[in-house]
Amino acid sequence: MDTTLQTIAAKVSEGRRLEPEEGLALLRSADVWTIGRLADHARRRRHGQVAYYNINRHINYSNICALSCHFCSFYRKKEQPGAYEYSAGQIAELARNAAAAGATEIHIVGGLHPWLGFSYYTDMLSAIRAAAPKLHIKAFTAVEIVHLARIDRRPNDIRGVLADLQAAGLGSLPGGGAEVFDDRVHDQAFKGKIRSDKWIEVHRAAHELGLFSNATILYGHIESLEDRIEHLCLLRDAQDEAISAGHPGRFQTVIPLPFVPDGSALGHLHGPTGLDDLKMLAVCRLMLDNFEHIKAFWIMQTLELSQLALSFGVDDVDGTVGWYDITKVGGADTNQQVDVATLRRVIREAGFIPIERDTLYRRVVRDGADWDVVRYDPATSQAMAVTA
Ligand code: V47
Repeated sequence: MDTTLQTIAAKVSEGRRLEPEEGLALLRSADVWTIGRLADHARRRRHGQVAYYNINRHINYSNICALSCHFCSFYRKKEQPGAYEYSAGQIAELARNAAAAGATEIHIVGGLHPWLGFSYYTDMLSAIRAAAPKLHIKAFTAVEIVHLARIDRRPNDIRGVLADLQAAGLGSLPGGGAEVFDDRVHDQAFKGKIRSDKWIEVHRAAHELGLFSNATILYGHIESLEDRIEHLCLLRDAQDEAISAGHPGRFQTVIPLPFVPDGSALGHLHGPTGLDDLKMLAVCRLMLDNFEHIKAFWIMQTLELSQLALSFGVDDVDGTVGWYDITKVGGADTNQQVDVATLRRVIREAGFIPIERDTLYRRVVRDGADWDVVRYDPATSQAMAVTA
């Protein structure tokens, strides 16, 4: 074992919190097996042999974006070939089809569209609600929420914007748009996007309103290892705050996103390697001791590596996905999906028990085409009632 990891190993086995410099030592170490073993220990303490997956559908409502982030190959300007925008009716139709195919969640994000008004977004949510009432709508990154507040001429009323979206059907916030919480990286790679304080403010407001949310970190481009650890510590602090303030919502999961250079202005970079991906997932598990879940997004990590990632701290694999337009690894097109049988098989082959979850990590039980969620009595761990 890398001897610099010995103190860290002792702290992990005692369940003690790691300091930033210990996170950095883990990222700097080449002893990937020890890092994996420690993360697996922390993962099994919470989740045993269970690994979650969900049946979902991603929808990108438009790729037209006012920003031109250097890492992004998704955005188009309105006049550019390939620019698109869906109507509320088209999105509702996609949602209806997804629900009919068994999805429990729809994940909706898009570019910062310069001209669509606030009502486009509330109409979209209401139309999905009407078309597929049981579907959980996880939608709009913190960056989009700030954009919506601006276009609705109430830039300081993030809470009001979220409340209006919640009333129209918004169920939770995805973790996107966080990138790396560092001003140097921000100014070089995604100038014009909100900074870390604003991203965290949006999630805080969501948690206060009872919305659960996710977090991401986009790594493997121009950030340093110190920047990665700083980012994780800011997320950990924000979660501590949500818990100690007793907010009805909080962060559920972190999704580390490996940078995919293809087609972006940073296309000359090579992006992270598989070992970096595994270490990053493991370090997220070890540093984020107040996050219940660590998610592998197989679209970016690949299904093969996600399988191994289950032994490096990951307890959740997202998901059946369907359509994905933001990144396309190895020449994939937008039709990126995996069927449930394959997801369950890869989890089982990795030595874990596949459990279908809904967006809020409740266990899903199916009866033919119908589904419900099981709640457990926290005192007895017995299944209590089945209700969506
Ligand atoms: O915000 C953009 C990232 C994110 C690239 O909350 C890129 O459950 C890598 O946030 N290489 C969107 N990443 C994806 C996202 C997400 C995915 C799955 C589940 C959840 C969840 C959230 O993708 C963007 C941005 O950070 N991104 N371009 C790229 N070239």
